[in-house]
Amino acid sequence: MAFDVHKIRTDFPILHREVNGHPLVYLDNAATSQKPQQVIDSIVDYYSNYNANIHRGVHSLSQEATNAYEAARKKIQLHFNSKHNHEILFTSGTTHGINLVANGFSSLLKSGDEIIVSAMEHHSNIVPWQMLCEHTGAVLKVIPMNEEGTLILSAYDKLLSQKTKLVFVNHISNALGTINPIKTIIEKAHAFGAAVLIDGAQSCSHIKPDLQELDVDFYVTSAHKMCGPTGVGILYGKEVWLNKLPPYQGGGEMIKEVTFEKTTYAELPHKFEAGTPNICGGIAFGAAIDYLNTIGFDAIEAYEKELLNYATQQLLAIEGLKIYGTGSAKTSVISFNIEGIHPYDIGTIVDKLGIAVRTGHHCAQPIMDFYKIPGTVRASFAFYNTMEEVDKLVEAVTKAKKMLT
Ligand code: 7TS
Repeated sequence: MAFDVHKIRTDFPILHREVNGHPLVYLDNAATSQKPQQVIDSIVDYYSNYNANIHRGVHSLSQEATNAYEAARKKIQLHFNSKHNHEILFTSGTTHGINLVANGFSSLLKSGDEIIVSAMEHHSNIVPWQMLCEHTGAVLKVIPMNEEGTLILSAYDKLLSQKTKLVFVNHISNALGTINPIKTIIEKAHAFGAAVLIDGAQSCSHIKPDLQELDVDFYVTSAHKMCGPTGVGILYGKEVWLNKLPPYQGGGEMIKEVTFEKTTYAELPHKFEAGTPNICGGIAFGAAIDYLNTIGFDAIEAYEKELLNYATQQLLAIEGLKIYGTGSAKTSVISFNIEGIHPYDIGTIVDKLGIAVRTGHHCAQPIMDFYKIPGTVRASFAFYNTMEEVDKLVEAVTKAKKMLT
């Protein structure tokens, strides 16, 4: 069946509104995705029909809510193909998942151990490791990237040693769109006995990672980037690692037994899920995964590739426009600048024409420092964007250029 983007768009109420008197052209999908009616309905259904706290009530409503929440965990497990259901922990999002792992490793690392990150990380995959290094005396090393925004793997080889305990890399860069060769990165780290955490915040809306095939130790993502709600995400951890890490937060639901002398912890995944979770968020995350799988990731990937190729070609026709992130393995994110114009000014003008793009450093300042620029304009496309929207972007950027030069 042909990919019917116009039919898909009818699922997204927000795509039919106007902004500043123009039909909304939403190209800030890397910041957050829009939500289909199916996901919105699941939220309304939860609060209208079976809102209750979970894992604790004998009453029927609580059972219903518990069953729906745990069914969502199961859907997520099947989607990402983890070996065990209890390896999927609900979090508030990618940032929470990374901090949970960093916090856990503070009791496993010692002074002189080494941690490797990449040069193209989001701040949420840099700062927690710096904090971990401060606490433990471990040393942070960085895999450099080249001008086209691709990691230099020969330099990674030289950084790896018996001292390496952890490697952290994003699957896809939010600022460049580069798809990193994570399978190779994981294999190389494992050869030295190091654990690997992959930040999947940007990947899971574009591709479907197979966690067992990747043999990754930790994988984190946020539901809101994949048509789900904000405030919920997952941390996948291999059972062996989750058993080694201490709990992140203490509280209700994460214990087996509590006395004032000693507390014993609950089994996985509850050991890491203290307090009342985002119940509705977890259930709606499951609905978002169902929705994406109905469209199918093969179809999404193929269509977004067309959008990327067309948008790249059209934007490059604008004189003085430079794209950052030009490697061959790339997803539908285009970061660019026009010579002599501040990205913020372009973003402001295109917004007046109803087009939402992000401008700035995209929480990835080291990338901007590498290119010696203050920031970029970033247009990030989703499967519900159209070729006509690409044309509107190109027209608006051309107009902005004329006004600003
Ligand atoms: N890692 C990457 C690669 C990201 O792109 C983001 C968010 C995060 C981590 C943090 O995710 P959160 O859901 O915990 O906030 N990236 C962006 C972005 O590119 N524009 O706005 C947020």
